[in-house]
Amino acid sequence: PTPRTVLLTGAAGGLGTLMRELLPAYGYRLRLLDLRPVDGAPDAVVADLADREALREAVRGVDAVVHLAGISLEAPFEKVLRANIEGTYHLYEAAREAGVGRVVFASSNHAVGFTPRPAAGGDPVPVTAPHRPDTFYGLSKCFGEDLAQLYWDLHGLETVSVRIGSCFPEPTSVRMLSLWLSPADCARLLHAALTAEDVGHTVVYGSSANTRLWWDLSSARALGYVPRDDSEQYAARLIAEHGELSDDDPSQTRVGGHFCVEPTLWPH
Ligand code: NAI
Ligand code: 15L
Repeated sequence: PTPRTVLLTGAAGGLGTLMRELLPAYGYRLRLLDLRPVDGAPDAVVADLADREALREAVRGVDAVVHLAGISLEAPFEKVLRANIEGTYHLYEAAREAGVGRVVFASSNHAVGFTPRPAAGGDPVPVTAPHRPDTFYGLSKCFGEDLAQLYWDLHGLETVSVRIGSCFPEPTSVRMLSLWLSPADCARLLHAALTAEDVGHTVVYGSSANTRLWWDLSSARALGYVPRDDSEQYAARLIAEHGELSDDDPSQTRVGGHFCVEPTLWPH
């Protein structure tokens, strides 16, 4: 059955803002949560993932959770611990107590960031690739995936962990040509993850049907995801500006890109 009421955490963020615009067209009624007020949504729950009582309230009566909230770049370990590791634990506990059936967890390519990037035309990175986090941030996504597995095995709470590539309106680097998840394809993938039957804990990569794709999308396609977009329309301009990826520069030889060397830092 199609879940109707969905809690969207991280609703004030970049991806949350895009998804709260696109998901209602699939028939979802969204309940929004973020640490910060959500523009244009006075009913949004403004709460920290550390606030278990607020999470208990927020999950009451929802059919599923799309969990985007957290620190989305590298940050000091203590901050990542609190928001992403403890915060995701609190969310799962609240979901378990309330009997919520499914979570869609925003994992990241940085859970496997140190994996060498596939050569052009080489085999894509499988979902069974071992965790190789490139940052504390990536490590927190590894934790989230393992937490999801535990809650499925122990409690029967289902999760689709989506290792998102780069979801922005347009790709802005040559690396992103291989990772780009268009916002429209992201909504398609979240819808598939919310509606596919018997997912248990399924790990998928979240990218569009990019010509230069690095990821094996077969587990995503098995959920019913049919990507429609391709970053190739941006390739000529980005390559003219920045050149092709180097095989020597260590910030360009692994899938996590510059996160493996000099990660962008969480601004707060
Ligand atoms: P963002 O940083 O724009 O949004 C994250 C939101 O989470 C913010 O609005 C922030 O206020 C909220 N948040 C942070 N700590 C919180 C806490 N303790 N309690 C409640 N809310 C909290 O990030 P973005 O780009 O929207 O990403 C959303 C999710 O998707 C993140 O989990 C990120 O790691 C993941 N992701 C995003 C990718 C992308 O390309 N946008 C790629 C891979 C993963
Ligand atoms: C992520 O996990 C980040 O949240 C996002 O801001 C991008 O940096 C993305 O990965 C990426 O690798 O491009």
